[in-house]
Amino acid sequence: MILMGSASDFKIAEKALNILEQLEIPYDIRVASAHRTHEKVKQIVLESTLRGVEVFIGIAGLSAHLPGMIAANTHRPVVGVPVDVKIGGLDALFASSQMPFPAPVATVGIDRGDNGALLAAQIIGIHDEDVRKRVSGLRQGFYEKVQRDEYQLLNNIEGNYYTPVNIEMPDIDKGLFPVSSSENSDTDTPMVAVIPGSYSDMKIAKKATMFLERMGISYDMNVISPVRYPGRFEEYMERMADVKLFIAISGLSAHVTGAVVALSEKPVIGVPCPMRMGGLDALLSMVNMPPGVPVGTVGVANGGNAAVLAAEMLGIGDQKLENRVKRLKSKSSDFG
Ligand code: C2R
Repeated sequence: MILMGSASDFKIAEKALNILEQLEIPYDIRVASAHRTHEKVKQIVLESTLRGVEVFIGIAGLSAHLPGMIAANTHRPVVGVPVDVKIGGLDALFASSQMPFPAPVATVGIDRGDNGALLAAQIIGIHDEDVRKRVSGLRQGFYEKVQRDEYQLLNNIEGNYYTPVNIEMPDIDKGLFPVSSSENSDTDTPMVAVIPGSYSDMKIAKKATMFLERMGISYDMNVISPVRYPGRFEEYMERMADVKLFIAISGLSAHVTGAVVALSEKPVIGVPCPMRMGGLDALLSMVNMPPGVPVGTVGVANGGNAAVLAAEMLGIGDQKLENRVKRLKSKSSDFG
């Protein structure tokens, strides 16, 4: 269910519709504003949740309270798409991402309706293999487009000193992502892989794992930076090929989330850490991903919301977990 704060957001919503059409995912779209039509938003969210809508997408500019208000009224995952109306969309980005516990909004880049829909598809793909396969196909399409664009561009370079090196390209028919090398049974595979980029991110990572524990969600955790230890990072991604989703936690230029999403088609939740500039550098570098590789970013240092979001995503196909998330969201004081 897609909600736009105003019909003027349709240009951005259209990007989402195009992706959902390509992925053959049924959707509905409405205009409803948290500020102007408060009751309408609430009614759409409550009724849609009861009817079994799996993911919400809230698209809004300015002080974008719409996605947050959706998150306040459902235990289903909410994806937020901030729209650039003023100040480059930063107002909407902050309003969408900086949600208090336990009402996370998986915020994607400014104006990135396409990534909002793709993230929603990845979430649905956790329990729907057909959707997962179609998401894979779409990612492959992005890969092939880069190849075509490069070929065209390079064909037009006419410099005298242009000396192209012949490089053998990887065979993408084998797939873009690491496949599991282990023979673990389903029960041995954790549901979530938590990846802090450094030990200095541990305090925030522990908030996430504490709530995963409380909700009975199995996880693995490994501190590993793709910039400092690229080889080890790839090995770890291979070992984690069968998890259902990733939580990546990182400060500064926050390459961890980008590296994870490059190597996986599963949903990636990003938690920016406040090492410098109050975490603004990490938030912007995590959230503003190019089309095709979404990172659902939660608020700076909000490990707890990353875990709630993970539980909401996993709860779509798991009644017991769904009930735990419902309880948590209606009695958040128990979880402090
Ligand atoms: P108008 O063009 O209708 O004046 O709207 C809309 O999403 C839009 O981007 C201008 C911008 O205001 C936003 N808006 C919100 C909310 N309602 C409308 N952020 C809300 O409820 O959060």
